[in-house]
Amino acid sequence: MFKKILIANRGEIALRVIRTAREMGIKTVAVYSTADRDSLHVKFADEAVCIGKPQSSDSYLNIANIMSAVEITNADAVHPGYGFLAENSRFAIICNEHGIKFIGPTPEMINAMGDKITAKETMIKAGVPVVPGGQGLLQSVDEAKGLAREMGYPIILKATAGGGGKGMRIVWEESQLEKAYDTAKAEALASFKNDGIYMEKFVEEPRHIEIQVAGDQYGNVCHLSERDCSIQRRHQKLVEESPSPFMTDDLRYKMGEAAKKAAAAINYESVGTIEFLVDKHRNFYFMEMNTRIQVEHCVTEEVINYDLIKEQILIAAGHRISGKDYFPEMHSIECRINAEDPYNDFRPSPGKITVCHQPGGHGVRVDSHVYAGYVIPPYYDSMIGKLITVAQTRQEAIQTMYRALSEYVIEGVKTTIPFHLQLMQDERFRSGDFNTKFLESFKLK
Ligand code: MV4
Repeated sequence: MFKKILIANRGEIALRVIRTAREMGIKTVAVYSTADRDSLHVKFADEAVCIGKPQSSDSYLNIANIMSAVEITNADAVHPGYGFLAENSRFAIICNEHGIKFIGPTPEMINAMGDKITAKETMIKAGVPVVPGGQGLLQSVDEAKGLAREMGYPIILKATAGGGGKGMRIVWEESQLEKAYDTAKAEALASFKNDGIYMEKFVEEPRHIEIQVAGDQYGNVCHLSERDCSIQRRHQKLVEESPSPFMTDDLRYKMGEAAKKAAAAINYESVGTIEFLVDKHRNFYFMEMNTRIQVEHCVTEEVINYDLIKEQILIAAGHRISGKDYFPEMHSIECRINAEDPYNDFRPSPGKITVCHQPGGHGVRVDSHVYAGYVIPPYYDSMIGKLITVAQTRQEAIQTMYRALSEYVIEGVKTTIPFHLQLMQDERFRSGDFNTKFLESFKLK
């Protein structure tokens, strides 16, 4: 087993990894920017190294500085968390070259899923359903026009280097295609230095349902059931839950088998997530694979009673997984509590938290790095914490969430708590009748 893990991240996920490492008897090293000196991950780790100025490019994205911290602390493994360098294959390669275990998949696996056209081709070969569309990169507007006529509108253009919505354009009729083609290409080039785009049939009002998977170094894969992430705003997830209210035993079996095929197709090692679009007829289509631990991993942990970070560390250390699948035995919901003003277009609201009371009690989990007096820096994401509830039924998990949200007190910055309080009382949300368009028509009172 590893003796010392350096966590190349900050905030709640750094704390999350430190907690599990400590339970496993593994020493931890925190790295921090000068903006994060007073952060809890710095206090809770066994050692801490400053890696640079506040800007991410000078600190949490600065591979040379992080590797120096690895060297001076003698860490034998690196946990990348999510965001920052978690899906950076160059970082994984550099760790490998220094004999440091990158706790995650190999660089080849990261690259196989990083390019969306490559990923889609791999899925087609593996027999995983994908959205109908063209094969490979679009070479011209004329090709795009022909393809769209064959498929029928609406269609969607996506960047092959993309993910998470950047460089994406929905096209409803031919008259819009040329402009959409040009802007998608330009946006892809500006965002990813790669202007490759491809076309798919546009799936209307889909649910976003993802399957958690795990694979070991010996070719065993399993799935750990689904999370419903349909409650999103501008591609930012706000609420996630497991199981999905839309799920049936039959659909879970089919999506679970497809997710395992997807992971097995690249011999996937570590924990990862297969994202699917699910239409109203319960047809499902591979969208992308996240080759990292995700923000919303906690709802899965709660419903299958399993520590995914521990599993990730064990797999990286060469342990075998049993290969058996896991099914939800409880219901869990996660609300992302962000320092944003929900009354003002969710504008970030960084600054000092003057009063801080986080909820507790039966069925409540708070994963958060903040405390009274903590200053949320303006340089990174605006997450204050994740509020997670678990109960026997969805209705109870919602009730517990409403109660916990009512106890939550954060003063000094605006938060998304009022939004979540209203959502938990919303009839459509409570009945499970929602898809990725739900928040477009949701009005905050
Ligand atoms: C789609 C789609 C409909 N049809 N692809 C959004 C992020 C990126 N991962 C892919 N996305 C979508 N791809 C086809 N063929 C609709 C979306 C989409 C979406 C997906 C999941 C959650 C929220 C979303 C919001 C808008 C669009």
